[in-house]
Amino acid sequence: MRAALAGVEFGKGDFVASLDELSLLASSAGAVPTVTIIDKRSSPDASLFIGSGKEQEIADAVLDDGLDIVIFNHTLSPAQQCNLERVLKVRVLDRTSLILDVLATRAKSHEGKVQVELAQLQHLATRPIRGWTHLERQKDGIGLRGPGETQLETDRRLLGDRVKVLRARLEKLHRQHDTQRRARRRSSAISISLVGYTNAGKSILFNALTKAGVYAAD
Ligand SMILES: Nc1nc2c(ncn2[C@@H]2O[C@H](COP(=O)(O)OP(=O)(O)O)[C@@H](O)[C@H]2O)c(=O)[nH]1
Ligand SMILES: [Mg+2]
Repeated sequence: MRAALAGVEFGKGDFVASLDELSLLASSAGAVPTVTIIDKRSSPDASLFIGSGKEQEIADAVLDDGLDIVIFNHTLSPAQQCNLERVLKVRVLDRTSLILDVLATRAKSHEGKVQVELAQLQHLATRPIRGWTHLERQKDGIGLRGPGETQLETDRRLLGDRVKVLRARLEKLHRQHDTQRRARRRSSAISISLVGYTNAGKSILFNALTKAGVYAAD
């Protein structure tokens, strides 16, 4: 799956590092970043986020390089995403959806899976779901994977129902974890938490301490 990366430099923050990270995230999701298109603006364009000249550059790249997807290094409004998909005629993903996709393909624990599905649905709930039907043939695409994908065909009421079910499930899991924690405390077992941003090295440290052999990778 060949991807264009699109970023707008607003002149603050570490733009290059953030684009590098986007490229790594895209690769983690199974895409091949082929073209990077950068715009410089003081504020996002209301309807396309990126300037119309740059939008045309992306459109040309999509045709010339046979790209399947365009990934923005920003959070797009539902309208911007819809407008971009209409003019580019390929799927447009924002940074949040990309990150959720990576999390969906990596989540192992029951609680992790429920949390990712909930986050995907909450992000989807702000999107024009019906507007995606023209792209639904690209079923196995990035951003459509994970439990959230089945929601594409359903309406918002069902989406709301599913969010309620997931919230209830998480609450139940939290109660179970409370019970387990109390049991551990009674048995006076020592428990340690490793906390850190993605890629901080938690899993490497965990494996070094416990020989557990959990998944650890860049
Ligand atoms: N240079 C360096 N790399 C590390 C260190 N700890 C972890 N890494 C690398 O950082 C990446 C992410 O590690 P991982 O334990 O999976 O991070 P996690 O997301 O916090 O679980 C892997 O490629 C590791 O090899 C460290 O102390 N030094
Ligand atoms: Mg880890």
